[in-house]
Amino acid sequence: MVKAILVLGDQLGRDVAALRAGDPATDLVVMAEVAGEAANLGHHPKKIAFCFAAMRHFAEDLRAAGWQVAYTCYDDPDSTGTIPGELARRADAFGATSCLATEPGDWRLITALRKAGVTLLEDDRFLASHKRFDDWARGRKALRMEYFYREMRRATGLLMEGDAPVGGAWNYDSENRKPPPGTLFHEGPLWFDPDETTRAVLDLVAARFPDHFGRLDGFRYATTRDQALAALDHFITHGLPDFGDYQDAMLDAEPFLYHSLLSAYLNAGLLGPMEICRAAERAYHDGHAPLNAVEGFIRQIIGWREYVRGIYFREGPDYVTRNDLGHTRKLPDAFWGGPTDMRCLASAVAQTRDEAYAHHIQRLMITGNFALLVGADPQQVHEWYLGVYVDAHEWVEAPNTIGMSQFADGGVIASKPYVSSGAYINRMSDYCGACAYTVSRKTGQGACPFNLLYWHFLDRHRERFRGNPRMANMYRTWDRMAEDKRATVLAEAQHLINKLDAGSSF
Ligand code: FAD
Ligand code: DLZ
Ligand code: SF4
Repeated sequence: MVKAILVLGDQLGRDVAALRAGDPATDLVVMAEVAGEAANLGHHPKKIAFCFAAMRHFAEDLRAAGWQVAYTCYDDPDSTGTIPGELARRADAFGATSCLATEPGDWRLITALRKAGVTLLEDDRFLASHKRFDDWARGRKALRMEYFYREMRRATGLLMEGDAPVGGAWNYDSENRKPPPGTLFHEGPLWFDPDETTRAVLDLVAARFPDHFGRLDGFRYATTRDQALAALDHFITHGLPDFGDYQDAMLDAEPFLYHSLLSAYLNAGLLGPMEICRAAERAYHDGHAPLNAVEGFIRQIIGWREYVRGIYFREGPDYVTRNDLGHTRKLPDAFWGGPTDMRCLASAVAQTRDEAYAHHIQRLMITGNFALLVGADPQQVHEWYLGVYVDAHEWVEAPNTIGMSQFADGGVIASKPYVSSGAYINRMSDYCGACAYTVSRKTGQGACPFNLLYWHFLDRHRERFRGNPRMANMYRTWDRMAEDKRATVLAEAQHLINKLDAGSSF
């Protein structure tokens, strides 16, 4: 039986399940740059460029390893423009009798491929199979990441001494999350000059996606496995030792701080989760990086990353449409670079526009926090995050956005909404010093919008959160406020929201 084997833009490893099941001597690998994936949403030009350049390099890699590869470039006049269409067209021309793929990371494509009769093999690049996650989740009242993480530590043996966690504790976050450092000692992530293949992709993306939000110039992401390995090595040497301490810090002029920037490479398949975690673990055992940094980093990968994937597949295709808080407001123009006097929001969006990257706390506590407080439609928020970040694929983006950030799944992931006033942002960043608003001002001229919108959010969702013990303190503080002050806060917050509804900014 001759097979046509589909390799998607985020399955760029030689050991993906479908390639392992194929035979280079007889089978055909099908890869395709298509409008159905790249133009269906306003993906950031750097994200499209990263995807296409990494795909082209990987196709070369496969050819060098003896595979026949039918590769559809974006401008191919014969292209059907969709993944199932290209797979069928190439299979037909090759005389393949069956089509095989590794399970995609979004329900849309899974459904389309199943409908087209393609055999899907489970994607086993993850530590927790669907069955393993479901076994863990079954019968639990709440699916909290921390307990899942401990199971993953035991399963992988990472930072374990027999049955016990190294150092005696599972989690060292109490030593992390320091405010931003005064001086940065880290030179930042390792970047790469585009080679000829990548330059051709950059020309293509510039010509075909001129209206997509985001800057293409200055593209410098790794696009091959060798480069991604060098980026990993660089992070372990230079970034990891301080990763824990400054994980939640935000600096206006330092978009990357001590973050790894490995998510795009990991999600595309250029790197694997265990090789990253083993490298971090080695750095701890060699005395190069402290336990709080290494444990915190490993937790993000074998804990959060695997956990959100488990939730995405367990909750099913309708997960992305959930809207537990009934939010319907249009995503504010500031998310597309429209004017705003809020320095934190303007900075996080500008960085996103320039780099297709923002780190976790910027995504969660600046853009996500703001969208949630103003009651933006979670579907629009989801599409924004899925489009603008170089590492965004639905299986990982949707649970982080719909669940963790927008509480639209009704608390499957988060036990309370991630909302904050300006005080948190001021503590963790240097944004407020350069802002037109005054973070210490709670009402009146120049009051920080986060201070007003925070209470507006809590007040309008009071019924929904009644009985949530984790929110009781917030409501107690609100209730202790003088009645006239509360009325002023709500009126001023409403005034801001009205401005958004009128299409203006603040
Ligand atoms: P680091 O801070 O260096 O962390 C190390 C690694 O841990 C990351 O590379 C990533 O693989 C993993 N990781 C950390 N946090 C998470 C998490 N919450 N979920 C899954 N993996 C995690 N991550 C994505 O990979 N793709 C997305 O589309 C995405 N969308 C997000 C949307 C929102 C609203 C939020 C709040 C978070 C989102 N995240 C997403 C999680 C996180 O923000 C990114 O993984 C991280 O910022 C990537 O940068 P980094 O590689 O420098 O991460
Ligand atoms: C993200 C992306 C983009 C922009 N373009 C393509 C493409 O043209 N061809 C392809 O195979 N994959 C692409 N991808 C990645 C897919 O969107 C991703 O594989 C699915 O959404 C499943 O996660
Ligand atoms: Fe953001 Fe408020 Fe600080 Fe301005 S004052 S940067 S709006 S938190």
